[in-house]
Amino acid sequence: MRKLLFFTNNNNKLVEVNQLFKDLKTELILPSKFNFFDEPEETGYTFAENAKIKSSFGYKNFGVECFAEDSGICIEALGWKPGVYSKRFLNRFKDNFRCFENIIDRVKVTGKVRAYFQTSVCLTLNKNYHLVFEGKVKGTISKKIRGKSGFGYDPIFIPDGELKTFSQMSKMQKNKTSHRSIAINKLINFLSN
Ligand code: ITT
Repeated sequence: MRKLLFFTNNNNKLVEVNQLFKDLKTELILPSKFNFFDEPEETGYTFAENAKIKSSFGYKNFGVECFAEDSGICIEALGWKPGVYSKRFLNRFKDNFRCFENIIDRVKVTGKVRAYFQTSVCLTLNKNYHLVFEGKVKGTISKKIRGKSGFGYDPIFIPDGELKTFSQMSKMQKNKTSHRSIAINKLINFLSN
């Protein structure tokens, strides 16, 4: 069976990705299984650059084929930020609730409701061979914080064509449309061929 390192310390990402990988004859290895919690600095200006930084770091430290992903939300009312700074932006607030209230206020003031989630996955097959797979889902910022499942910005994001936020959906429902599932399914398609 093929072994592939998924270089992440984010358990929420892992749960979603595991569900997508379930029919593939590939064993996903995690750095945490080896008590490895070092992370490279995410100095890239794009999701793809950061994904490559992480997958290269994983490959360098474990010497096995490795993929990593970088993702985030881009919000029209914030000038299409925070983007690659999504995690750092959330951490600036005392809790997620305050961050979401701040975003919803900006949406009310500006009247700009659009947003999108993006994921870039980078697969590092050797030191000089990297492949990038992209996923993007467009939507709007919810007028209220809604739902309990998921993680990060899920309680305020409604994908186009849906009435629910990602947080109000089951993991399986989110995986049907999400930025992450689009990018990961492209990776799976590559690995299966
Ligand atoms: P890694 O170990 O994989 O790097 P991380 O949590 O550091 O995990 P990122 O640097 O990619 O991940 O940060 C992404 C942030 O963007 C994440 O912490 C969330 O706040 C947000 N985000 C990404 N995908 C999301 C999703 O599907 N739903 C909600 N928020 C998401």
